[in-house]
Amino acid sequence: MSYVDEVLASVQQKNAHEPEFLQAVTEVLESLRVVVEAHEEEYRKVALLERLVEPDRIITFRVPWTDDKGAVHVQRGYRVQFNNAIGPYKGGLRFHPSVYQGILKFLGFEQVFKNALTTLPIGGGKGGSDFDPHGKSDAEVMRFCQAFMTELYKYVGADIDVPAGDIGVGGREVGYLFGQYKRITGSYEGMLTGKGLTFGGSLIRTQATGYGLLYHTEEILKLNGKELKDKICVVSGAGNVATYAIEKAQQLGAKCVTCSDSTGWIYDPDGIDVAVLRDVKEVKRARLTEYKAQRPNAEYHEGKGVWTVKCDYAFPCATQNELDLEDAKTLVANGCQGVFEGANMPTTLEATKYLQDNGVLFTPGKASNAGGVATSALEMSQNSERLSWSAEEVDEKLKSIMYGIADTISDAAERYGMKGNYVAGANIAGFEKVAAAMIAQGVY
Ligand code: NDP
Ligand code: 2IT
Repeated sequence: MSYVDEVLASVQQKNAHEPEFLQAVTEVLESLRVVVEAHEEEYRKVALLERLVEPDRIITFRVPWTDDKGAVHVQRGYRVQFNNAIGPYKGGLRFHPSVYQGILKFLGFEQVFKNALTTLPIGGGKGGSDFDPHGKSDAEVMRFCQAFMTELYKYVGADIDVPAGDIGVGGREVGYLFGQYKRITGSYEGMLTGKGLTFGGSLIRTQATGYGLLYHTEEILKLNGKELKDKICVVSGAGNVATYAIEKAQQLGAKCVTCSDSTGWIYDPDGIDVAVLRDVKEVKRARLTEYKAQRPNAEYHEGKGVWTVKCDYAFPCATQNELDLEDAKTLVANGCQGVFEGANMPTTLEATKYLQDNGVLFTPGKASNAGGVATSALEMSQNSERLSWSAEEVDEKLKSIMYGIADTISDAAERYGMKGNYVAGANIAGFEKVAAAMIAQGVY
């Protein structure tokens, strides 16, 4: 049996109840076959793949919090510290009822490769809780965040592990988490990113994942003789990533006609109005029915549906496995020429293969959404030197990192005879850096 098959079989056996983690590991190891075959003896000798697929540690803890009526609830909290070969653990916190260990292991595993692609010194981690912020008051969210950090503070730190936001965790939550860390430890340090601009946050971090996705897309399109200008785009999600992806796409001359949330989706033939979307989601924390109320020309539909709208390019920016084989077939039938992932693993393995086999340009989240964590690393740099950079300076750096990632994954795919396969390119390029660091640091 090949080394990759051996490790895959063992991962499947040991993690049978974590389908998202199995999916992420399968995608990565399948595309590393050629690299592993070329270095089999060297890698086997130090059990490199076995170590790569096993997190350094998983911390699980109880999070008790009190609601506004005085009732006590208990949530489960996690931090998966996956791999710190190239820098302190780095990756977001997700608050969503679907969170369990398997989701955070898949996200932590992806983060290891993504962070390597940024070229910055950050390892991979992820954390979160099954807490659902929907419908909770600010005071309830604050008490939950304080309870969460009351346990998490033991395991994080500016040079140890630096969390940030993800689904359900934005500026409000990061502020409460930071305040509690400072209160407990007495230390004012950059141990979280995505902080507010008055207490160590970086300009452009809020916009970075969405903007970065579009910079990356621009470069991939350029490499393929295409462009964004005047193209129709469909976007899913209505949160941090989707909002700023839409904003940047429209600045670059495209028209984004959809967005979606966990209950429904919008088709706006005039192009999504970002100011209205931000008012609905960032200020009012309301449903997309409120967007429709403010934009009478737009349509609101219940359930899932953005992939049925005819488009040139598609940007899944909501959550994992939101674009399946049926959706991929619909996109291809409607003439879609590119799918660029803003979310983490939003496309199923079958859908990815179908898109690639049908000539659709496809870039994986670990490359195309790396602008968020890259700008988090820039926030860490600013905190370390106790300075704040201008928006222009951060944006320029973000742009050059995202163009660089597009070129790196394109080159890596070509080096191994898989030109245009950006999934393979991203996995190979990320792996090469982490593998070299792990081997150099000895078995641990
Ligand atoms: P937000 O919480 O800001 O927004 C998430 C959006 O997706 C919301 O509109 C939410 O709906 C919708 N959504 C969430 N879960 C589901 C679900 N199960 N079914 C349908 N819709 C859902 O999160 P982000 O924008 O930060 O994250 C979106 C994706 O991008 C995630 O995959 C995340 O891991 C990834 N990502 C985020 C980065 C960041 O910097 N924030 C960086 C890189 C990747 P509703 O409005 O109803 O809650
Ligand atoms: O998935 C991701 O890259 C993020 N949620 C951002 C992580 C970070 O540390 O900024």
